[in-house]
Amino acid sequence: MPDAATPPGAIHNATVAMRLAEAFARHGVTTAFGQSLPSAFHLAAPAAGIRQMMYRQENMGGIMADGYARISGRVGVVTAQNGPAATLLVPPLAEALKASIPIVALVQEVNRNQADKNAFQELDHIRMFDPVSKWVRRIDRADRLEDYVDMAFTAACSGRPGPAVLLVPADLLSENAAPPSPRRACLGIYPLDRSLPDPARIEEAAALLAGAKAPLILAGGGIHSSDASAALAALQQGAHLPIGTTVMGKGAADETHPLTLGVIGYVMSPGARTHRLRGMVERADVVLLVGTRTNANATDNWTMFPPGTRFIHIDPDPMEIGRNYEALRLVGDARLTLEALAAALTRQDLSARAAARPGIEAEIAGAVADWQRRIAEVMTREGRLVRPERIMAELDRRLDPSAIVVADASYSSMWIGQFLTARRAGQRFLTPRGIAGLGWGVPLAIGAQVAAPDRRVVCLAGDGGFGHSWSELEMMRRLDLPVTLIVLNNGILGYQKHAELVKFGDHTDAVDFTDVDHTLIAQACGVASLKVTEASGIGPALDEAFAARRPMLIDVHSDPDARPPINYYAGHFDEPY
Ligand SMILES: Cc1ncc(C[n+]2csc(CCOP(=O)(O)OP(=O)(O)O)c2C)c(N)n1
Ligand SMILES: [Mg+2]
Repeated sequence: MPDAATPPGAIHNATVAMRLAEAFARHGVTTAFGQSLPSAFHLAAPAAGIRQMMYRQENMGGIMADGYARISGRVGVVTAQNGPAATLLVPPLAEALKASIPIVALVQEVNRNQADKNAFQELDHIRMFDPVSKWVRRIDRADRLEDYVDMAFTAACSGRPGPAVLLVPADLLSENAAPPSPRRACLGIYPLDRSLPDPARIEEAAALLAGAKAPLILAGGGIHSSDASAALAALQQGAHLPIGTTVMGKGAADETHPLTLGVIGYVMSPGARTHRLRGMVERADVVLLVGTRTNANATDNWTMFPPGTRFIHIDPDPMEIGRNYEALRLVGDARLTLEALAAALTRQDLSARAAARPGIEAEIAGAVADWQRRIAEVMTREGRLVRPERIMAELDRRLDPSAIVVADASYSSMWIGQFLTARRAGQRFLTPRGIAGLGWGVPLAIGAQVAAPDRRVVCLAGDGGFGHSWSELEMMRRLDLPVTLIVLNNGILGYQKHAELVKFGDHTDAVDFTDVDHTLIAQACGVASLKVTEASGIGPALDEAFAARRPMLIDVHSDPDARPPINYYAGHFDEPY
């Protein structure tokens, strides 16, 4: 007799694979990035409403799950076979762990009766995944399936989100399963548990901010994960607080708001929007850190704030607070905590803050105007060897704030961070800042486009980074994902070459490529493509790509001497500004 609690649509007399798919569906999973394996899971999954999105390479599939999670607010799911396929999931999980992105990786394990016998493609997956995941376990018994699936999703979405790995022996999937589970909880949406710090600490933080001479907020990617940009905007506006963001936090604040500095950290030399705002950062006596792991780039190698600065730090992970800066600890969800802090600040005397506001706004406006004058020439430069700043200028004027811009590692992350404008709080710019790996751009964009099929997705990748992910053009075409992909074809491993020149006065012979025609690679995969060799061509190429509503690659012959305004480079090269 059917159980009264049986979920509607659940199949009786099913295999473990079917129950596994039903459990994933209960956690809100509708998409799994996979390549057939574990086969029993993918054969069953459509009946549970889960569609397989086939990647060409597991490394890329894990990153697609990451991009999907960043945009959808749900867990990204990637599946893979044991052995070589599983090893390729290590880099994307490492990124997700460092960048706090929830992923569940479902990895096939050898049959249980072959474990530890040198079975074909057998590996110690638990040891391999342990340092790149929050949680890794093998399911060995059908009657514990729901327990383990729930643990995996809880691990991914709770606290500081991150990757979880569920290992499932192939033979277990084909066993007959128990009746459908009566469980109902959906644990696949993050933040899973929004928590608040002690109210007394919130009052203390409010008093500290209200009484500060020069308070400043540094907002990181946790604002996006917590969907806290509206709460941050309300605090900015209500308490007259200036905001700088990290690269992952770009878009956490509206960069057209008079109290937003822009991206601060390791890219603030002449040519950066925030170059003239270093003084404001260094004068800060109270800094509110929110959703940031205070890493090297966000803090310019921990040099940005002078000794004596007091810190308040909001983070769901108690271990992040105090890691680099002793702080008033606000352990909690960014959105709820910012809302509570804003409410507490209304009980404080904010007259000093209000009085300081015009001065802060004038300083920011002056710095931004000075920067615009400084970069005007590169933003409009004509001719061959196109400047990336010109590409960004053409893109910026065509972007709707609902668009999602994705960048690969290296200079691409900095070009979008510095030269595109976040025109609303909550605008999304995706960058692989967890471990800053080359090759993340294209698969992050694919994952984002799968999560948001109706939004414009633009991806910027260097030629080196793109070389890691050519294979996924076939996926873009097969699924007709209308990503606009701009390849900065400068013919070099730019960041590598320039950093070696700065550090050693020389570079190795590995940093220069032979010519590659990326338009032909695209064509071979059936992806439309355009070649841009003159700056005047970039605007029309973007117009064509945006009108096409299908995947399009734009191969831009860009200036190998163009470098973003990285602090470390200051004074080493002749820059045009
Ligand atoms: C997987 C990986 N390998 C190596 C590096 C080191 N690295 C950082 S930037 C860079 C050069 C990137 O060149 P390209 O993608 O062409 O971008 P460009 O700097 O030329 O714009 C290298 C090799 C890395 N970050 N990730
Ligand atoms: Mg390059």
